[in-house]
Amino acid sequence: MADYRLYCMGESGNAYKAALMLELCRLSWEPVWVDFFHGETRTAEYRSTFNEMGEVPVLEHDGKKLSQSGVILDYLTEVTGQFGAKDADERREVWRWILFDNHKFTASLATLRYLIQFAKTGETPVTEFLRARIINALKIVDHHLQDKPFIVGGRPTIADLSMVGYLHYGDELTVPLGDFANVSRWMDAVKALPGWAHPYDLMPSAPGKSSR
Ligand SMILES: N[C@@H](CCC(=O)N[C@@H](CS)C(=O)NCC(=O)O)C(=O)O
Repeated sequence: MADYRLYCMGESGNAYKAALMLELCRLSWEPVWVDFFHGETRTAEYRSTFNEMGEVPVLEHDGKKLSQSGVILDYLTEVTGQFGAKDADERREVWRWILFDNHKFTASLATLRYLIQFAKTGETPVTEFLRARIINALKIVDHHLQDKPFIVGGRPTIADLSMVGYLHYGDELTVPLGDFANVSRWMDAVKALPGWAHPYDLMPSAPGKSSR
């Protein structure tokens, strides 16, 4: 049995953040598919057994069950010594970007993709609002990356792994990522890390839901 079990699904960029870290660190891990599209995360059993917040990802390791991708990433840097900050100032900077990611970046990217790709709402005032919000956040990230290869400290950290979580879903995002040259260069730099793999290649996904 693998050392780490990740409760996840391929469609989840939040789960991908943890899966990518596990893979880049060459840890012994296995994905455990959660049937989100049939409501598994909303069941009382899932909430009492895995995560009272009713979300993936959940990482099981050494008798612990961890949720919130940022906390999982932080835990994995602690255990492996990889992709972490080198001092307290850097750690605060890493957390500043993970919080920005969770609030302004991932939250809008994931919701927009959910509406268009999975709920099939078509364009609505809500999708337009979310896309405008994403474009604003992308401008901020693109500007931040204008003179640096990675988000913090000139090398890849968990801030990068958190922030790229949704960006590799391509056309499913319905966002003009190509307009952001620094973001595109940075995504390629993350993609070039040894062991990188696409979310749909790391985690099982529901039949017929994704663009693959
Ligand atoms: N801030 C959380 C977000 C997790 C999240 O939103 N997970 C979604 C899938 S991407 C989920 O499980 N949603 C279940 C639901 O809303 O029922 C994290 O970073 O882990």
